[in-house]
Amino acid sequence: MVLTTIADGVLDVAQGIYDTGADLVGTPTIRLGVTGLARSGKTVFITSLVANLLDRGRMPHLLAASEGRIAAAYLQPQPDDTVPRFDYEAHMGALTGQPPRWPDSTRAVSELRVSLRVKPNGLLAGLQGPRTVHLDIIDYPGEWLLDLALMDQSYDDWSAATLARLATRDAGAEYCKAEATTDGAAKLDEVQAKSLAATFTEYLHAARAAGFYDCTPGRFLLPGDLDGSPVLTFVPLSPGDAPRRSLRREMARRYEAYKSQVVRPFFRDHFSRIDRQVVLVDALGAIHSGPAAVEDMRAAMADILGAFKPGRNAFLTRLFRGKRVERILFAATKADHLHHSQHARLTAIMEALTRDASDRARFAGAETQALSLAALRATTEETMTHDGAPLDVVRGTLLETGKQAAFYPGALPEDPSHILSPAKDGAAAWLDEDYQIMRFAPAPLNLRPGDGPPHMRMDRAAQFLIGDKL
Ligand SMILES: Nc1nc2c(ncn2[C@@H]2O[C@H](COP(=O)(O)OP(=O)(O)OP(=O)(O)O)[C@@H](O)[C@H]2O)c(=O)[nH]1
Ligand SMILES: [Mg+2]
Repeated sequence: MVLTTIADGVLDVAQGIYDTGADLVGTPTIRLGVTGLARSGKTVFITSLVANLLDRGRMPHLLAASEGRIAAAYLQPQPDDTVPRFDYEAHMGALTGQPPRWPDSTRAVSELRVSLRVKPNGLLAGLQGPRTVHLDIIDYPGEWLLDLALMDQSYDDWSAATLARLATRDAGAEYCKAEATTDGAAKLDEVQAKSLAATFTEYLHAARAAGFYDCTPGRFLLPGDLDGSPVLTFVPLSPGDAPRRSLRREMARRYEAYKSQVVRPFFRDHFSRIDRQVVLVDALGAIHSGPAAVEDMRAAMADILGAFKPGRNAFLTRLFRGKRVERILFAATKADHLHHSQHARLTAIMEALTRDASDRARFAGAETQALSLAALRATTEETMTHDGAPLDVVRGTLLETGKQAAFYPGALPEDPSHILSPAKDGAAAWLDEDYQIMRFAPAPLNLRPGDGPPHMRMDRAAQFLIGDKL
């Protein structure tokens, strides 16, 4: 036990030296983390961001672009040889295909480097030539971030918290039943462990499908090449005796292995090196799922912010060694599902959620901002007449049928508390409105030279995230 801790410590220090070394070379590098839960829009966001940095015609609010100071932007080999490259060409190929389609789902960390040649502004403008700034974009699943909470928790604490959460969710009933009839002190039986883990994993998937955020351990949902391995074959058991060779003892051991061999390396190798972070949130999807999903999203945002405040967690404090993430953007994605007359309301909901999350995480670190955006605009806007009154709708091609349709998702309240309060109070359904969601296909792109793909507020997102460094 002691030995592994020391060995891990040595690795952490080695990693730190490597990081500082990279900085000494001189070219400023921004490491931008892009995260969000499954299907929140990470891949489309990065693809659109990169395409719109390469062709900056639609980026008026990225000041360095509108001031004409970005002389060139190009893709470069990334610095980390062992991290898969973000497959920009394939994702862009999908979006610009005939017919265009959404990129495939991605399930692990990936990275891409965009380098910008930037002319200085202000006093130095006439004195210096352009300099290079590297932007390393790291795409990673938000599910992995939520695992941070496990680092501080013993197996018994984690089990108790998880079982309590399961009891409040319909999807948890089956596992609760199985757990109640399981004797954790009995001898480990691998078949039983596997079957319990399968039931528990099914619960996690069902909870996720029902719109719940906190579905840890995150790697159970996105196992990748760890599928079926012992680190992913453990379950929460209510506290009790754990004699040698018992089920409970082995579950606790695997839980610790999950922490040290799955969670820890991710935070050490990726997370601790991020400078700027965008957290993508499918807020419209959560609102559609109902008050419980919104409340859960709010708690998850607080957890995520907590992860960016290393002081709270001894493990992270050691990893960060004084370094900190400087800016965090919480962005509601897929805003093109809403007519722009409602965007301010969506942003207000995100702002209220972000403020609340900062308070709850007692967060005073990075600068935070909330925004609603569409990485790739798939709809056009229209005003229809409905029951004799004008109704602002969006129009697009439905993903399921390929047919054109006008869509009205419901009116978001002007006051965000009309969404957040019922969520906090545990309401079963929204009182005044029924929110709809619809999936649109990407629209065929017909780009003028110099223009990137159409979006909403990607330039504002970029200005907040990297504008000050350009
Ligand atoms: N209308 C619209 N839909 C979007 C937009 N961005 C994403 N979507 C939808 O959301 C889906 C998921 O987007 P991705 O970018 O693949 O999300 P992700 O977070 O990378 O998903 P995983 O890789 O599965 O975790 C897409 O297939 C689209 O249906 C957008 O800007 N507008
Ligand atoms: Mg993806």
